[in-house]
Amino acid sequence: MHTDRTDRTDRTNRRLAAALAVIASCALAGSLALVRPAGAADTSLKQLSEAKGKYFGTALVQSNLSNSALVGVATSQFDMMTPGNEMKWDTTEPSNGSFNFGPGDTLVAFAQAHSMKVRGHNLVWHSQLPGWVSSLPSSQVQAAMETHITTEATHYKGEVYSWDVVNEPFNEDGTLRQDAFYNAMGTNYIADAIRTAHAADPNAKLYLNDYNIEGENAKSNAMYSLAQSLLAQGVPLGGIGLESHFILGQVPSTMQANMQRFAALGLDVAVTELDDRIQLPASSANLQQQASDYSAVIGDCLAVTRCVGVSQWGVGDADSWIPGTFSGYGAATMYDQNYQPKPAFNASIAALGGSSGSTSPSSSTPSTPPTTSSSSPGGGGSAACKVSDVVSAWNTGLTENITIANTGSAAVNGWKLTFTLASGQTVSNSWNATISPSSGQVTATNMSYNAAIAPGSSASFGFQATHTGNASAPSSFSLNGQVCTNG
Ligand code: 9MR
Repeated sequence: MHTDRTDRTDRTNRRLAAALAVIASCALAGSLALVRPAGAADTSLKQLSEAKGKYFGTALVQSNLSNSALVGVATSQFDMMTPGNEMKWDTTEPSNGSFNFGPGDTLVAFAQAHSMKVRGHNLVWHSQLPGWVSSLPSSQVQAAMETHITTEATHYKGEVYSWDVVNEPFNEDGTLRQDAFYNAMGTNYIADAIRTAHAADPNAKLYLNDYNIEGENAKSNAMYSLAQSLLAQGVPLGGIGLESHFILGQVPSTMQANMQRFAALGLDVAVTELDDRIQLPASSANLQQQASDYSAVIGDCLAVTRCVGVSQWGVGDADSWIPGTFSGYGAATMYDQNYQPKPAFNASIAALGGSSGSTSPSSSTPSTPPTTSSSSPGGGGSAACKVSDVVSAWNTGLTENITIANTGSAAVNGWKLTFTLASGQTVSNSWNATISPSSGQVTATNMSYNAAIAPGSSASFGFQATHTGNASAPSSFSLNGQVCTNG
């Protein structure tokens, strides 16, 4: 009894400490949530997914939490979080019987603070497995595995939506990997692991997760047979995770049918670690292909009722694992090195049924009197701002990223950038600024976190818009009433 209470108190204290550790990032994201850009509320990945009864997730590691640009995107777009490394055995039980849930607790507290659910990842895996497990005599592996699963799944009981109980169990030819668990227990280690996790947290969905099982092939056939066999034995398997680490242009055409056959067994399926790597440097044709790839994956998931959601592995190209593992490859996510959305983001929004604009009621396109940029204060002819813009367009839409450089000698504290959109363009979504109205001459207003632009510094923001054939960049930029140079 006393021990139970002490454990609970310790756990509460740890959670409080973890929650305090994320307060800074909460404050940032809180301000983002309150000052939501016009149109963003109904065009985020998560809101569109939720409207379809699904989620859209990302993977985070602890160090990501201090990156404000990353956190801004993570909290505004995603409603599911998978810890990238912090729940793996090498972190949680680095030596036999010595548990460390601090890093995982920090991420869980962050997720809870931002209304994200958590995919627990993972309990049993041949990789990131501390040496002491592989060195155990075979006769002791089962007890070590069960203790590990019970302790970790109990610690996170009620706090994870699902667990990847066994990760990557198969070789490419569909045979089981001969890792410490298989060598000690044979095929039965998988059933034992799932049963042990279920006893600890009966409400978590229990997954087997693997890569290269997205299409129909020897490996996914083996996963299918295993799933059938586990279900026939009454093992509480709940879902199959398709990691989906794709190479550009290689999303299998059989992905939907493959997901459907698992669903037909009564299992959930999830795209758990989506990315789509490109040989660098990525051309704009490559980025368009990546957009189609993302669209195809999301379309496949939407077509399968039991596909519960899609998670990308990481938030943006800057935090992706790809360049570090596949030399010469990168650009694998929906966001670029500066956390600006790429064509794959727009394609994902579209695949989820996001309007590429035109949702604003007519009352929100008022005849705002044009801001006459009458000769401005203190001007004397030399502009104190320089605007550069990059447009990325496809047949009916575009994204535009704009950078405002303060070329003057005075600090800017709070800014409004007016500019004129090409005719036929309508803003549907914006980031790092609010934009109003949605067409014609518009004004972009700073967010609380990028209001100040020191002399020599710059601020960036962007938007997504629909167009009717004219994808030209905007023109006539004025910052706080003062005309800017452009280029
Ligand atoms: O993203 C993880 C990376 O930081 C680690 O270095 C790597 C070590 O294996 O694991 C990465 O995540 C993997 C995930 O846990 C399982 N599927 C493959 C992922 C990419 O390697």
